[in-house]
Amino acid sequence: MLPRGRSFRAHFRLVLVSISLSEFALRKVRLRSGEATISQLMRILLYNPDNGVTRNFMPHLWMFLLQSITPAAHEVLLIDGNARPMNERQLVAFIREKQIGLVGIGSMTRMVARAYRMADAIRAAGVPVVMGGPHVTEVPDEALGRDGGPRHADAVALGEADETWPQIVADAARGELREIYAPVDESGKERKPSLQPYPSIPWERLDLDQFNMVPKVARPLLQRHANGWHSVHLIPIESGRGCPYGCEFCTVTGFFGDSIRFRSNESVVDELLRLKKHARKNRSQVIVFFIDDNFAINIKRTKSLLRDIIDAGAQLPWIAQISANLLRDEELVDLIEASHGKWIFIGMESIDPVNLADVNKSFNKPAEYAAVLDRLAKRDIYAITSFIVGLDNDTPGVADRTLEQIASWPPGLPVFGQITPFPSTPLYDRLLKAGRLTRPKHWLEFAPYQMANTPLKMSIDQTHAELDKAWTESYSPQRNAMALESIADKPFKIRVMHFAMRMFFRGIYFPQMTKRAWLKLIVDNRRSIFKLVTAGVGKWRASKKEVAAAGAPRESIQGTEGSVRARSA
Ligand code: B12
Ligand code: SF4
Repeated sequence: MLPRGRSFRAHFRLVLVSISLSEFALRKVRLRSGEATISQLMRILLYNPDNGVTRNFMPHLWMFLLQSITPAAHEVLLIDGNARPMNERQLVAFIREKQIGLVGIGSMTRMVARAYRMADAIRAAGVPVVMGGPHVTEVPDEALGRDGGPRHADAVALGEADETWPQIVADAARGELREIYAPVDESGKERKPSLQPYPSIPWERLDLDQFNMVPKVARPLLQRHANGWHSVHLIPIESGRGCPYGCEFCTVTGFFGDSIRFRSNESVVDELLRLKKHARKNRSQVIVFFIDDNFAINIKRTKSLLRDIIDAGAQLPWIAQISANLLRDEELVDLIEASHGKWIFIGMESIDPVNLADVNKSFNKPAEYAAVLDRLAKRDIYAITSFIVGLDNDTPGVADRTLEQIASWPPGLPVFGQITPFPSTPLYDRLLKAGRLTRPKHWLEFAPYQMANTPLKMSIDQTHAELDKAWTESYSPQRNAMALESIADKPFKIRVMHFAMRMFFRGIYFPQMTKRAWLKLIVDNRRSIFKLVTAGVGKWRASKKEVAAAGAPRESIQGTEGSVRARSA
């Protein structure tokens, strides 16, 4: 199905029209920090602003990707504000201290206001800023100050920057940064990177300690008793790009296009093998997040990749996003299990088919959700189920109705968000035309979980209340206990993992950034924790007994050896 609204291609044509040819020709941005001292070699900083809600979760792939394709002569430093929060003053001080010559900032829409603030401070300090990522691709005029607002960036990289980034760096090094970089061929036609070949990201050589997901306080204990679980890293790997489904609210079809591209199986397997070796060497845990928007969009190819992973022994526990319709395939689900897929993110969006039709997502069939989740759970694979609240056919009570359904499914990790009109999506255009946008530039006054448009069948306040209810009940101590109870027959490791994931996922909505917040969470869930600890101690005792039993004859052998040694001495 093709996208209904303006695709990146169409949008890109518009951008081209809006930029006069002379402007699009080489446009030099004079580097404000002493042009005379500009050298060919630069120290570049890539910066990702923090989202203000959660902490170090997973490295952002774009930074590591651009770092790997930067011409070797330049040095690239990375700061992810989620792992290393900094305010404007601190970031500028860092940039001065390290004598950074170019700063690249990437951001989703929800972090863009922060990205602009940082960019303003950096430019005021005389260092040029180039911005990239989905938001500036969707509204480049905003970053360039062409919409009547202030200018935030010297240059913007539209769309996928795999091919334009080396050019940006070269131009910046010469002090000849253009305003707009677009991935086009010689005739000006949009060109998508093929992903073959794909750069090798040297995860094993990078200092990823800041992305350790285990709270510092728990590490020493886990180091002694939990076989590598003191250090857990979630590593993003893309195996392909693009999704043709064109859901009305989604930016992906417009951004990556409906042309789907894949890396070679070999390149993905090689990355996994390197990560696996690294994890083994460091006695740490690596979990892979295949960040493809729809990991099984081409089922035949996904099966072939999973088979290659299995054949190469490259399995690591993994998570991926796959739409429910593609999980009907039993063989695919068998391969997911055999290749160590553990959690599947499913964009369910709604249990109401009318809502799904409204957002061009009728390929989701609520009637089959339970069967899909059962098929996964039978193989100890669980789902992160994502729902949107505030869709046009939602009415008060939508949270209760959804929670009731969820309770009848195998336990998973439900997440809820309000419908959000991201710029340049068909949804945005529809709501704009209908005069339903209450905050047309909601990203400039970002407020988590706040609606930016009027829903049709309930008020904004009611929508917020439904959202709050959905989160509160989904992660209440009672629901957590119920979830654990429903997998009481599963291995201990699975139960612990499930519970830990519940604790973390709750933090997506309820701020959980302080020790106090964690302490309260532990106290609230003390019964479940007590049960798990008791089961863990029982298991530990049983395994000690087993070792002792198995060790009895060994001891006698050692005893004999000892006596032999004693004799020979
Ligand atoms: C992984 C991911 C996440 C992770 C983010 C954590 C992480 N560390 O990565 C998780 C799962 C937490 C997440 C959550 C959310 N996500 Co998300 N996510 C993605 C996903 C699937 C992959 C991102 C990725 O790494 N892509 C691969 C890289 C290579 O592509 P890229 O980032 O676009 O980078 C390329 C170009 O954009 C460009 N580029 C990017 N930055 C820069 C910077 C410079 C200087 C330059 C030159 C170039 C450049 O170069 C790169 C190479 O070509 C994308 C969809 C997608 N396929 O991109 C959605 C996506 C980014 N997410 C999206 C959304 C909406 C969200 C949520 C708001 C969803 C929600 N309702 O809760 C949350 C918010 C998270 C938060 N708290 O901030 C939207 C963003 C739309 C927008 N306009 O902002 C996307 C595009 C998906 C969609 N459905 O539309 N997400
Ligand atoms: S929401 Fe998912 S299935 Fe729909 S277009 Fe976006 S990536 Fe594809």
